Amino acid sequence: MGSTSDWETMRHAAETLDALGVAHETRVVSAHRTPQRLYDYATSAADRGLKVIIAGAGGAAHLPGMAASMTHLPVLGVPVESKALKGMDSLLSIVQMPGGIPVGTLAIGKAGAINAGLLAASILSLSDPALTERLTAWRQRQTDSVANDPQG
Ligand code: RP5
Repeated sequence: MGSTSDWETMRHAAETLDALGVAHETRVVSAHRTPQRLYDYATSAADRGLKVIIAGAGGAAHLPGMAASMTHLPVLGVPVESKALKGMDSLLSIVQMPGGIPVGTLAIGKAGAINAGLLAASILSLSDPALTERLTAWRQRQTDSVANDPQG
């Protein structure tokens, strides 16, 4: 994520991965304030064994696109809700990538962070049958938790 201030949103991605038993790391990497850290992180990610990168940032959110420009790994972008523009700036700066450098862009805020975790797990499950089972069970529990009647 681009800043420690993004953690309140991005923790939902981490918690989703925890719930699914997916190993992960969490790092603050700012495209603007720590560009060398971003370069080092993105260019070494595949060699370090990472499989998917979830990049959350807000405002002029260059982190996901810049990360995607430096690795062939799938990059999932989470637009963090900004104070000034409620995350519309984040969304538009992440989603509108030029052809050739894809970023899989999720929804603004908590929902996007949760879904980034789920989508990363879904990608990883393609080559991990045990994770497929855990993901399927997670989805079933969610389905089972939906009430028929809003008044119980
Ligand atoms: C972005 O600027 C970060 O991703 C964050 O969402 C936003 C504000 O950062 P702080 O000023 O709170 O550190 O780079």
